[in-house]
Amino acid sequence: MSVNPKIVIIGCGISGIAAAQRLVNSGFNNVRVLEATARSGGRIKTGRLGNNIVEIGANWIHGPSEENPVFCLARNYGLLDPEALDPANQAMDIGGHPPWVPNVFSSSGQKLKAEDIYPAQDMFVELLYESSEFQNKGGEPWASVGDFIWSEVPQRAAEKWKDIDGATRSLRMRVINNLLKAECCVNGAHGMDELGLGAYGLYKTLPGLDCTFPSGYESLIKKLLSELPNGLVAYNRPVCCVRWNNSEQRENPVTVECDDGERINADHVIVTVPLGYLKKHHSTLFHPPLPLQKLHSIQRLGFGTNNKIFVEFDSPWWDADCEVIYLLWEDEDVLLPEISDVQRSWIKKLFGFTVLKPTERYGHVLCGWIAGHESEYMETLSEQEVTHTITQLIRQFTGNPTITPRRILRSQWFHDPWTCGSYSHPGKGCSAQDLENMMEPLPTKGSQSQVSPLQVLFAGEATHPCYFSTVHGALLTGWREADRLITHYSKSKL
Ligand code: 6YU
Repeated sequence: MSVNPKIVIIGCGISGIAAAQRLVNSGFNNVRVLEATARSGGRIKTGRLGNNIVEIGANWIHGPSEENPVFCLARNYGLLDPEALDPANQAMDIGGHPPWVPNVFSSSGQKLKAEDIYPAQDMFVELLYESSEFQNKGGEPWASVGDFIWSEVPQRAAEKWKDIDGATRSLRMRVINNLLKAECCVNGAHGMDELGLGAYGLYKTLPGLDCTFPSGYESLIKKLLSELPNGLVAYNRPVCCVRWNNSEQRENPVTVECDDGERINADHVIVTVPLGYLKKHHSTLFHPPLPLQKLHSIQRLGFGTNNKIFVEFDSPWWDADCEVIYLLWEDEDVLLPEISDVQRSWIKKLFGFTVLKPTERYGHVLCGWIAGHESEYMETLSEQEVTHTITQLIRQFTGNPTITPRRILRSQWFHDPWTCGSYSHPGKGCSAQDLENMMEPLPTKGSQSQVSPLQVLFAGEATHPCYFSTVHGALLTGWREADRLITHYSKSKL
């Protein structure tokens, strides 16, 4: 066993950086990070829209409180606003649903009263809560969260809203359709029928009212990298193959092959590439191929697209206290499983906008949210086409034909070749075992004793058992895999 093992980390997102940081801090000095692109951060990506900072990828620290390592790091680096540090903020338990002040517009050009949406919103939140409970109860009546919601809404509406007039009922159905689209964004899924009902409750929230980074999420990446030795990260270095179980090389049992032909021998490789990339490239990325158990979990777990469209205006057309704008389509008054014509109607999948706050920092900027195949199609359109469609949409919903955005910027995560989507979710038929399988190192337990252990380790958001799809989840997986190696070497020294 080598005393100064050679460790290669594939990917310089937050999980790769976290693994490198912990290894280096524990005295491992033969560590190298190979990153496919010219930048660090991966799905943490801060951009600019005019003079404003905007987050192309991760937006919030979800649950900023003591248990959240991203919050603790950001606080220690002095990267947060005073409000985020307020203990009252950290104590607030919102259960993943921020209490945003809404403005509601309908496609007929009317602004509705916020109270009008509350009954439908309450029913929807109740159904999501019940969806997350099935895991504990065992044995679920439907395969997916979508199937459960589609079966329950008509029954509950008939029961609870039986004395309500037809127009109000239709409005409430429009609200449910809108919330279904919003929930697709939250979960990074095309439809709620892609989310396994039995596994929905695996995701855990932390207390704290979500907060942002005033200087951008990438300020965290910069701080972390500044503490790593110079030259540790090699950029523009895509890895095309990880050859493990290399029987000819007893010293360094793994060989990492880069696109440029470089071959790097290592004792251990930590793979942090996104699940979307793994789904697409696992067959060429690993030699020998991944064990079937891991492969099946990679296939069962979902990885979908959620994109943002930032839109800047000269002046606001929403209320000063508004935090979210919901767009309700008049013709969506019955439960809709799918948008029927993606190319013509993709914009109908955009549930609305969040308002970038505070205005003094961001100006009058909205962030539109769109998930699924419609979002993937949007990525293929030119910026002019997207601007035109967004302008028409806003004019229609406000009834004001003169509103004209100053500029827009959209993300394109599905067509990013190193990500292939946005983030993971538990698909139909998933269980906690799939996330266990994702994080299991190679060779797997039970392999022959003469084989070198811990050759290939797996980190990244999609390998966290309950914080998948988040930055804190990803960070913890990097630390977890570094700790696995640190423990291994501390035991082997004894
Ligand atoms: C969060 C939030 N947030 C919005 C949007 C996105 C994401 N997330 P990385 O991909 O970062 O790194 C891998 C690197 O590997 C990368 O640099 C590649 O270039 C490189 N690579 C790939 N192939 C390679 C190769 N062959 N060779 C070498 N290098 C290679 N998270 O906490 N708050 O507000 C959001 C949001 C639009 C796209 C987010 C958010 C997700 C995080 O961004 C993401 O998890 C981490 O950054 C991933 O880090 P990583 O290191 O793993 O990979 C049931 C139920 C579920 C409920 N879920 C609700 C959760 C809510 C999640 N919310 C997200 C929402 C937003 C808005």
